[in-house]
Amino acid sequence: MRIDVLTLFPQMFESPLNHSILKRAQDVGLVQIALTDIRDFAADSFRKVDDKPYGGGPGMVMMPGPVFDCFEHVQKLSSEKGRVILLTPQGQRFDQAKALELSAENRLILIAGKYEGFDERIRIGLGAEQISIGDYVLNGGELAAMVIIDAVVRLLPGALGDEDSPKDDSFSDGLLEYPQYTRPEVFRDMKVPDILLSGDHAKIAEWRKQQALERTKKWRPDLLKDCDKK
Ligand code: 9D3
Repeated sequence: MRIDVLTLFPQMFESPLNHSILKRAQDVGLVQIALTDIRDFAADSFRKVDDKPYGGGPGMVMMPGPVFDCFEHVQKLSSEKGRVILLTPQGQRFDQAKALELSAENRLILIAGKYEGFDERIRIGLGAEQISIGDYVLNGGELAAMVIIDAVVRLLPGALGDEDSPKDDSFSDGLLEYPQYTRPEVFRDMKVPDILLSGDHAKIAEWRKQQALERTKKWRPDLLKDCDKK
């Protein structure tokens, strides 16, 4: 998979992309991630990429020129057309199903904005879909783009070690995870449940399923609405 990110702050991506799973996925060639600075496509010597909204109002809006020029440059970097995604608070809410869907693509082109938003002609002209990562206000689309990259890349076959499987993830079966314990057996008077030390794997599996269901009912009842396992 190839992922292009168009952003005013490419440096923000450096640390998250160069650690752990995302770093390894790039090192072994599962994904190529390319960052392109929208400001490099500004038309003037002040490198201006935003302007006041027509009709008045607060804040600044991303100008169409630099984003279009940047996009057209980036698109030519690969023959894959790619799925074009604008990170905006108005977008469809990102979830695990969307992550799975995007992980099947050959190419993603993510566009992160700062300021109050994009000139509407950017969305229309680029034929972009919009994604939001949740109902809270961020300072820009960069962290949202990183969240999407993180969630999508770990679903690429081979991104996780052989031990972990994305199939085991919470949410992929619609339930929260069961409680986990590791050594020591007793920590500050809190003991590991006897069943986990029993060696009875059928009983353990049953207990975990029950625990997962109970925790989901208690903490995330909303998840059970579209779950067939209750
Ligand atoms: C005044 C209206 N604001 C919208 C709630 C303006 C505004 C604030 C912050 C417009 C853009 C932003 C920056 N946020 C994003 O670019 C963004 C975002 C988010 O804020 N929340 C969840 N997902 C996303 S994806 C991109």
